[in-house]
Amino acid sequence: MLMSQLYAPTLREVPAEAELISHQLMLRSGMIRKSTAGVYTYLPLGLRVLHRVMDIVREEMNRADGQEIMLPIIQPAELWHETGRWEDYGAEMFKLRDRHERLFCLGPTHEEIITALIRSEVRSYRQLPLRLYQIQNKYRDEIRPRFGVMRGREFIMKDLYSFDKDEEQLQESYTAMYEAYERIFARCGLDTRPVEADSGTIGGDMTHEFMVLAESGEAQVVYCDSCSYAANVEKAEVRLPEVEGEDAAETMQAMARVDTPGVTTIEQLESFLGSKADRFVKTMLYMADEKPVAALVRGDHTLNEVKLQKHLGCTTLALADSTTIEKVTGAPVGFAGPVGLSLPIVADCAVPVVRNAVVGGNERDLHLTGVNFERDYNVDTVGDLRQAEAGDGCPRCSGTLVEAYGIEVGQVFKLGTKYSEPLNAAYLDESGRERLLLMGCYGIGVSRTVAAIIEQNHDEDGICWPVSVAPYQAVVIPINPKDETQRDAAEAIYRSLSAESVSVVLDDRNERPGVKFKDADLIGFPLRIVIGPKTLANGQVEIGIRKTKEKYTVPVDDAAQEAAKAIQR
Ligand code: 9G3
Repeated sequence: MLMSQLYAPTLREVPAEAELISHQLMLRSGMIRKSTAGVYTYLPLGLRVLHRVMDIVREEMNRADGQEIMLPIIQPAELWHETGRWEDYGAEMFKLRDRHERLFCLGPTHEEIITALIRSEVRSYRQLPLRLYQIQNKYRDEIRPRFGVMRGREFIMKDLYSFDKDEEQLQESYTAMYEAYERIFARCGLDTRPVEADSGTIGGDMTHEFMVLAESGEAQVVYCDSCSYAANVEKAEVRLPEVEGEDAAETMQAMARVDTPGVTTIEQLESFLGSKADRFVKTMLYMADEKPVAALVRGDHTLNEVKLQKHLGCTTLALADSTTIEKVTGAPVGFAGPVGLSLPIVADCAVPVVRNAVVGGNERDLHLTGVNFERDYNVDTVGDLRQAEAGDGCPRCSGTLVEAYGIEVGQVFKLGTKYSEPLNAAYLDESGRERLLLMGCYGIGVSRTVAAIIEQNHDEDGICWPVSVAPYQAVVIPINPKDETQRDAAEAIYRSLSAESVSVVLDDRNERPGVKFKDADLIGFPLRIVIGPKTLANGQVEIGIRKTKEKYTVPVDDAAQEAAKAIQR
């Protein structure tokens, strides 16, 4: 490819609307252009990288016995009614009508579609396990599409669905996919961490999210500084705090009423009473399936609503409004407490061990001190209800949790019968009995992965593509293409690199060398070969490694194979 022909409109300036470095660099290096909010055109360089990632994904899916198919983007509403999910996603689902006024959606995911396909095709255990996947556009009408292709409304996903006869076979599919994902991201030059995530469904289904750790990530994760434990904070467990010696020995005080006019926040209470937040017990009021329930957490902890919802096993969960709070506690917001509260009460496991706690008095401007579990209040159930934080103990070892932010580039889910039951996808087992298919689903955000690779592989001059996904692996730059000896040497090297199946670009433009070097650095070719008058006079050319900025000269006749060697390194 000649740079004079390549359609890669590079920009010197950082586009104002791009905050994320990957968004900025994809625009500036001429990889993408925005069509409308959250919808992008992939220009030649962008599409080449996309294809390199897809090639790696395809190879690893095939190696894991996946078979590629192409599912429709247009999906009939009827299927989503059968699973009861048509309304679940509200405005995020792109809906449309055909000429007969029939309702459809643009596929945000494909569980319904593929299960409907399989229920009419698979009848015998002999056909299992079945692992089908596609690499296809998805449509989700994000409220705030931003960060470029990192969170688009039209994006490319690889989604594989596994159909298994029993838990054991499902586990095999899950493990095969988990390991395939580790290989895929490693081959893409992407440092990812699998984190345990909340499966959303009630019940023990397993799921892991593959995260790219980055400050710009939107997912909050914690990981252990000693073992491999890592989890999305929605799900992260915490180690029960040992009750420090003095707390356990501390004598129980008598419960006392303290007038605390207008003191409603933990901070105000700390300064008013001069005691620390870990002595307080917060009482949060929720409506679980429309019924009021009180949740207790220690004053310095945060309640985790995902854990609370799973603990209660309720379908809907929302904070109670102030009217309800007044009605059920007899006091305005900020004075609720467990003593004398006639409501179902659940408590985080760090609450019962708090000695002589400070709690709301269920009366305006009143708090109680010296409150002790069992003597002064009781709870219906105790569980792990609080949000894991940096500094907490690791639930798996004696290590400490560290907080980080992640970009989710892949997720593996065990679905069990979540879709095969409502859609009645069954098979006949070895003894001829009809049984529901067990499913798993496994997604990779392919377009998001391209952006994530840039987040982890760039410097102040632009992108530093890993060789495995670079749009072109090398660029040959004659300093002055008008000079015949330079041009001939450059073309010879370009031709022999192509002959060694190195994807290479020849910068034949009549531009100043500085412009060529800036573009090469911005676009991020992993390797450059510069043919300049001085080095050529000594029969040498210069090889430059983009990532390390290392430069060295080699004899012009060895340039091609030296470059090919450098690329394999
Ligand atoms: C929708 C809309 C948005 C959605 C979904 C449905 C997320 C939806 C979850 C999944 C789970 C897995 C297969 C590949 C891996 C992820 N956002 N999810 O189901 F209608 Cl508008 O997509 N699906």
